[in-house]
Amino acid sequence: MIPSSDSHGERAAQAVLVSLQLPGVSNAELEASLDELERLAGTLGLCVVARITQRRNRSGGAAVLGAGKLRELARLTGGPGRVPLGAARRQKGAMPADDPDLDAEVGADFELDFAAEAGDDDRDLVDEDPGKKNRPTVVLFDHDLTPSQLRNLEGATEAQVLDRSSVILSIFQRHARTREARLQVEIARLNYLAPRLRGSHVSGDRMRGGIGGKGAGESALELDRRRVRDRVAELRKALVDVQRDAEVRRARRSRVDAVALVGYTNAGKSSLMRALTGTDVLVEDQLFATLDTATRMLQPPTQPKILVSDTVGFIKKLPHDLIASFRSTLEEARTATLVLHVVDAADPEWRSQFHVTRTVMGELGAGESPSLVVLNKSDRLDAQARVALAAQMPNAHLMSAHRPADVAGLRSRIIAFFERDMVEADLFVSYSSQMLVHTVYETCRVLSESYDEEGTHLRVRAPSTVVEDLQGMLTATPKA
Ligand SMILES: Nc1nc2c(ncn2[C@@H]2O[C@H](COP(=O)(O)OP(=O)(O)OP(=O)(O)O)[C@@H](O)[C@H]2O)c(=O)[nH]1
Ligand SMILES: [Mg+2]
Repeated sequence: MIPSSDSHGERAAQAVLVSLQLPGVSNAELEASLDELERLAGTLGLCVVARITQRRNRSGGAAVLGAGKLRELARLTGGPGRVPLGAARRQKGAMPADDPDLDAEVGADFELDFAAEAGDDDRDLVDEDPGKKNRPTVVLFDHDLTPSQLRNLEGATEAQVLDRSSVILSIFQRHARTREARLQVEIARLNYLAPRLRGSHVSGDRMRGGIGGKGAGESALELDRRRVRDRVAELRKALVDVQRDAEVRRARRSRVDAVALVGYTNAGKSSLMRALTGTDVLVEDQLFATLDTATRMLQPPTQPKILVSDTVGFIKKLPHDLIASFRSTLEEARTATLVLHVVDAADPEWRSQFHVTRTVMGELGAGESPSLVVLNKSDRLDAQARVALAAQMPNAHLMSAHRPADVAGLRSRIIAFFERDMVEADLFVSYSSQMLVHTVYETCRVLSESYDEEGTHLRVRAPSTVVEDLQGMLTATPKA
């Protein structure tokens, strides 16, 4: 596991953050990205004690950092501070035994332990040396690292080294609660590890993630690859089954007005979900608190009812596989009639966060739905900032999820959005298909109802698409 503080108050493991300032990256952007990495570290229970940055033209090289910076890093963590000659063949710490029963793990309850893969042997190493007790034991890079860079850095620092993608994957793994989310995270994790298996037949590589392979050579590597492929295939099959059920639920709801809350992680989506629907979805001052989509009815109920969905948040440099694996979760956003793009307006970085969310939504094919920008956390802004924001984004909804009056205002705006597209119509339901009366009540506001010898006449108000669908269904039903 990544060492972390436990509930008994044990001291949190210390971490050092490292970032390169590549050409075109301003000081402010660099700091903001490191602030975010620090929050990600905090979510994993790590305590950040130092930051190291270096201006470089590219993130290549055997150890990413220049020789001097690498020594500076190693002075904090311990370790030789240089990439040993032939580092790729580092023999230190024989790898933990191969997982003897991978298949059992696949079939089991997906009790996955991504974080376990990188740490155990190093932690032992650190614990053995009392001189290192108070040193940082983890180094987090704000970039992605190649397997050999990772190996070299671990050799030079004698600390556990994680790149940004694996930090995010670890958080996702810890927070995934439903079977669907767990399956999605596990597939993403294996896809992340798969390319790193190439060349990982060299003994000492620790990015195998318990997939196996003792580093005995090419045949073991081949075996690893096949096992990964087989496991991904198996997980995908399980995921298809789970998603089929979700698809059925979505289809059943397809004629109902739906609002999806999307946005950068920690923007306040779940807080708004709570406030709008009166349900107790998880709200945490943490990145990626929500990984599971929840759908609830807008409260107080409307006629016809409006459904609200909470979704997984976005972040800069989100690993692509992770986005792909959460595509289905984000179906809610893609199929929603109205997307509420929630922004933490009190975060100085909100503009770039807004841009990231828009871009990823576009990539997911969910950028076309009508949307309303919700500038949340206005209670954290002073009056002057609020006025400036309102002038800058006149169509956005400036509010605080913590203020009931603001939430009521947002509710009215949601209702008004759906109302705009509503038409009045007369529907006739014959006695032979009376179950459709229930559907009419589910999807329309019924203004009046009367009966004659053939069936029920209903005067309704509903979105034009709903009326059209209902008329199609009713004419297809033979009259008694
Ligand atoms: N001051 C203030 N805090 C807010 C507001 N809305 C949410 N928060 C806080 O912001 C933090 C994150 O809120 P969540 O609702 O969990 O955010 P989220 O967008 O669902 O986050 P993820 O699920 O992690 O992506 C929590 O500590 C909330 O209490 C607001 O309007 N004002
Ligand atoms: Mg949430």
